[in-house]
Amino acid sequence: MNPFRRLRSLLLFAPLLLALSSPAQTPPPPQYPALPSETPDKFTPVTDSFDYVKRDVMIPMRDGVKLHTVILLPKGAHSAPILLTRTPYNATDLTSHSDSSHLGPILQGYDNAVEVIVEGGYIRVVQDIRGKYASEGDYVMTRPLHGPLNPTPVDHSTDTYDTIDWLVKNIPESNGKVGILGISYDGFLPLMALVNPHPALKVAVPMNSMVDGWMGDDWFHNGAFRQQNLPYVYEQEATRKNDEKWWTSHFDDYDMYMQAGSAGELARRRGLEQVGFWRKILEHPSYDSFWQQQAMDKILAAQPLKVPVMMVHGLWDQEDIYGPTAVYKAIKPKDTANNMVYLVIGPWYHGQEIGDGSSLGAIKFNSDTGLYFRREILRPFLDQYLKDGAPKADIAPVTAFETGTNTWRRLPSWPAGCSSGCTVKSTPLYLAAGLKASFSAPKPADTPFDEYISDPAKPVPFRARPTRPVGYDEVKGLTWPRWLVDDQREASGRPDVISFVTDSLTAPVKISGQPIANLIASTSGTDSDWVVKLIDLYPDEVAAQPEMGGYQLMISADIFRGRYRESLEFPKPLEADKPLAYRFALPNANHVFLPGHRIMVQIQSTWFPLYDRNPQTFVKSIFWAQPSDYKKATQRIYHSPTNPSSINLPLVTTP
Ligand code: PG9
Repeated sequence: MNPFRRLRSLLLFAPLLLALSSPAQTPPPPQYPALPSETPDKFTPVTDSFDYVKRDVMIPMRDGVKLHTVILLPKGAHSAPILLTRTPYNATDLTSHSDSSHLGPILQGYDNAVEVIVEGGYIRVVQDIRGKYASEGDYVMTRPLHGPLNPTPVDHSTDTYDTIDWLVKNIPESNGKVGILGISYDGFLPLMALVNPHPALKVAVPMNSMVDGWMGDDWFHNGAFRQQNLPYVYEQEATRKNDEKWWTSHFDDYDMYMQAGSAGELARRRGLEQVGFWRKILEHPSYDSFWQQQAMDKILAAQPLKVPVMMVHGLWDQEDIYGPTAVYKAIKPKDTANNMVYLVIGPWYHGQEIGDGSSLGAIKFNSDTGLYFRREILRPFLDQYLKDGAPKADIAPVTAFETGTNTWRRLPSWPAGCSSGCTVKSTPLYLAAGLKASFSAPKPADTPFDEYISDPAKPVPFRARPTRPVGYDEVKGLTWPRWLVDDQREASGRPDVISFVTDSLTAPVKISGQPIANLIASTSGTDSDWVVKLIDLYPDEVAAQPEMGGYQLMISADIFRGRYRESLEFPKPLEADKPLAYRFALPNANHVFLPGHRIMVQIQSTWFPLYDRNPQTFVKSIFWAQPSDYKKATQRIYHSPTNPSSINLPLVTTP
């Protein structure tokens, strides 16, 4: 526009602009009759008819940080014990499952054993841990104890201490006795409570606890990275309230992880390096002091035993299958009077014991094992320590469900095999020529090995595709909790999975404890993963349940990253084409292979996309393996008299 015309138009409109901007000339607000808001400034719910009272409090910790805590008291409670759960998963949500006036429905759905809590008249306390949801403070994934990994004076041990101290001083309805329980992350937190415990802490029930993130729980198994947990890290750490959601790009996780190339690259594309725990994982792919110093079994082994504890373990726990029995093993030797440390082993997925335990996938247990646990074990155990004047509970030191026969066993210890007189002897089940497995040592054969090609470009799916993400929503098709009992038949038919199988059994074979994989294997590459699966191969036809005919049920299975063969801390390249020994423990089993069944051992070198692919070429960090590092390899499993491979079974013999 010409500048003179712009000046003229400004002058022409100046009075109007002035009038509009002058406060003196603002027209008065329109007058109309008042219509007051129908919403009061503060609404007070009338909850007199409720069977519980809810208190929402902020409990101060020793460093001034306040933790949000929900307290639910049964109406009229007095001298009632307290059951505490500390959680990173939103205390408010976990205590608001319905709009009911009854305590049961509002706890139902999540709570660790709602009928035990409600019928038992317990005061229920659920607390947001520091840094999550309505609590103050900083969040650190499974915050380590004060020490080299945590220079602050606060940790979950001190936070539990301070919380219990406040609870017993500020809940006049309580009898001053506190129990702590929880599942998984919430089951790791009761382990922390055992370090310098508050005197009012009378019992702990850590269920399916995360104990050692590298050895065999959530983050790695024997060094192989569980990349399908990337979304967990993302949502848990990106924001205090988990509002930032991981986004999907493929319906099939198999495609998503393949397309990214490596876990490090996928995470980089999603901006995950902004969160502290992911940076720590990247820095610590090996079992260095970062992991060793926060392993709860090692920590508790060095602590005095002051509080009775019941570890709860699931035989098909798809998340924390290592932790509970590792803690039991670490602390049971301290229990010289045999009255402080208990173990329950059930046929469960992660946390299934608080729900219906009648079946898991296609596997039926002939009774509700979850209900049995809650009624016959958990309830009397908690009552004994927390209720004034409660009788001593009749709980065996170890209560273990025996799969195959579907029977609960009361045992003096783990692994004991039976109530008395049994022996558990590590017995090799040898892999043999002709893809056989046998309790007899191998004889010289034409081929001293069998082989397969492992191609990282076509990794073996850990379950039938499409591979859905980790999740518990069956309606959305998220059947992750039952993957460990998936039929392995499809895998056994692949050329990159090798299967050795016994003849049909003529007598029952009972195992109790950890099978040990004892492979002599070579790879044409310089690094390799070894997945070993111990399988109960059902008879060709099963009259009582036809769909079980020929079913291949994993009884115990795990993965081992070859670079850690000599040291878990200092990885080394493998010498190509050389038979080398790999020895690693598989998860606990308590199983009877029945007559007519066969025992199968499957071996493969990928378990994708749950575990990231080993490029099969030694690289410094597999998180940053480049496309050119991924190479096909020829994998040989030796089974000659000089190079025998076996799975050493914890075989039970009865007198
Ligand atoms: N297994 C989950 C977890 C535990 C600890 C750390 C991270 C994840 C859980 O279910 O809480």
